[in-house]
Amino acid sequence: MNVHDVFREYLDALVAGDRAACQRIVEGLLDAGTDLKSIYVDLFQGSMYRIGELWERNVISVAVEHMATSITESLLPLVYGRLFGRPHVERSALIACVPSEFHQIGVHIIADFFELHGWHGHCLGANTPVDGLVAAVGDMGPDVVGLSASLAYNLPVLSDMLEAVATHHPGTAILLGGRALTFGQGEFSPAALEQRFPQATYVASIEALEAYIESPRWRNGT
Ligand code: B12
Repeated sequence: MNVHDVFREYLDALVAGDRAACQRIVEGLLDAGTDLKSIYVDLFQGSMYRIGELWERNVISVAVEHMATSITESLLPLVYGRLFGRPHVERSALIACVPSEFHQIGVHIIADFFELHGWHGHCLGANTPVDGLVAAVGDMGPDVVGLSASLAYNLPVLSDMLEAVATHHPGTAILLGGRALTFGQGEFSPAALEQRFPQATYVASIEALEAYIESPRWRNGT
């Protein structure tokens, strides 16, 4: 059994608000040993992107979109049993949404991907204040900080948060991700942000994130 086989059934259950059916499907995939990456990307992310399209086209209401989001958030912990038992290295990542950004499923998934690759992945969730993040980086000393923005109009806020973290923690690597970056132009384009803040790297896909985590810089401890 793979995600493709159950996707339609899962999406229908999500739209119907049938939590029990959604949970059964996820548990079935886990029992079948389905690749966790596929559960995160093809099932959780794929179904939420579909929900976004249905919402945009007025096929489903905003209430149904909220319900689907809430169900998805409640299902993420089902994966934890297979996530936290893995061997870990002493590396950590701290992932947060920028201020005014409430799209937080992505940052939870990114923190989980660090766990999947043997790092400690900490997630601060939605709407993280700049000062709070700067302080948390000082307290927790992560190897990598990840900033997320989904809304195009939050790109200036992302840039401000990036500047604050880069100024206070010049030695910390920073990753930039989220849907907003695909719209970034001029001073807010990924290339312009990377040029202005050399410690920042834009990560455009899960594959790019995996390559980053497995890169010699982190593998060899240099
Ligand atoms: C669920 C949802 C909401 C929920 C979010 C609740 C929650 N707890 O997260 C709520 C109801 C709050 C919401 C509100 C709004 N939303 Co909304 N929402 C969505 C929806 C349907 C799904 C988002 C999601 O969970 N995606 C699944 C995750 C897994 O994907 P992801 O976020 O892209 O993350 C992945 C990658 O981007 C990447 N990534 C993300 N962050 C990072 C960070 C790092 C460091 C790295 C490396 C990678 C990375 O990795 C992740 C995993 O692969 C999207 C549709 C869509 N296409 O995404 C609209 C969408 C994002 N929302 C949209 C809009 C317009 C809004 C509102 C403005 C609506 C309104 N009028 O009020 C508000 C704004 C609220 C705010 N200030 O944030 C638009 C954005 C359009 C734009 N041009 O910016 C979208 C695209 C819907 C649409 N088609 O119009 N929304």
